[in-house]
Amino acid sequence: MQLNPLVSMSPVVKAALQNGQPVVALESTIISHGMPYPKNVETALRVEATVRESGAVPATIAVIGGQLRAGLSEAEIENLGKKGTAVTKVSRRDLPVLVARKGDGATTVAATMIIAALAGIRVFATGGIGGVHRGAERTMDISADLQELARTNVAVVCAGAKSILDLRLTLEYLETMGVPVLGFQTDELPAFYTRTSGLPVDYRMETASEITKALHTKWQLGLHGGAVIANPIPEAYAMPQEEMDRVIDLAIAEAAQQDIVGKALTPFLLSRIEQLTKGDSLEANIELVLNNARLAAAVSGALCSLSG
Ligand code: PSU
Ligand code: MN
Repeated sequence: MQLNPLVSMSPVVKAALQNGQPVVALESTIISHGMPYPKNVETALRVEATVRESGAVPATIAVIGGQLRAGLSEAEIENLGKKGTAVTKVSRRDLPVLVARKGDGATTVAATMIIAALAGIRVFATGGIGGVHRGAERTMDISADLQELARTNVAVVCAGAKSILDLRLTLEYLETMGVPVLGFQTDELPAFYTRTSGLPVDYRMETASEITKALHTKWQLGLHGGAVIANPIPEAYAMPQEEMDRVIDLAIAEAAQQDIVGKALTPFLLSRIEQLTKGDSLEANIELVLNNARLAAAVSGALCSLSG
């Protein structure tokens, strides 16, 4: 395999890719903007350990000193977590500027997909993807993650999306953009903290191997773009639906009152939800990311066997 010189890979990630071994990409916005310090760092390291225990090599992705990096040291993860929102949140539109300025950036799902694809990594695990925000018919706030899923060949394992978003419109958008939404052992799109949303996935998949065959076929057919692999939070960690609905509605109302818009909106909502549930939602968040890391490792492993 030809390695891309634009991406600077850790020796372990580089060796795994060269040898055709499974690699799972992990994002860094979740570290800097998605969880409080020090739980964010602790979680990022636990997610990496879980990927390893599940038989794949973790590649946490970020921009550091203007370099597109796949595979960070513990010290680099600690630094991203400690600096938190002082680190620039980097999506597709931000990437060229951060690289040109030789800056540091925490990559969103979209930017992580771009760097993963450049590196040759096809599977990515996170918590939740961005989507169409409630009220998007007025604000036009639609995450760049959805466009990226339409164009970049990386499968994203997530627990669906938070109902801070309009999940129905998010599914409509994904359909329009030709992005398959595959439910892992579920008929419904999970809503991050809860296992159900009342909205159907496109296809239910029972095994990692079934998911892998669909992905492999998609890319063999030259159908560009990724897929959403929706993996519900384990039952034991799911949050009560009514409580989450109440808290999310409150957080959205506060954001509107304080006129919080653009790239600041999602991080604001995430931190308010965590405060309003007194940390319970953070525990759920951590467990669902670990669960996604395990499935992503299995999919990545099966993809490596299929691709030979
Ligand atoms: N949703 C979460 N946790 C997160 C994010 C979203 O439940 O950490 C982060 C991801 O990095 C995602 C980004 O790509 O927020 C989306 O931001 P925006 O809505 O501004 O596109
Ligand atoms: Mn947005």
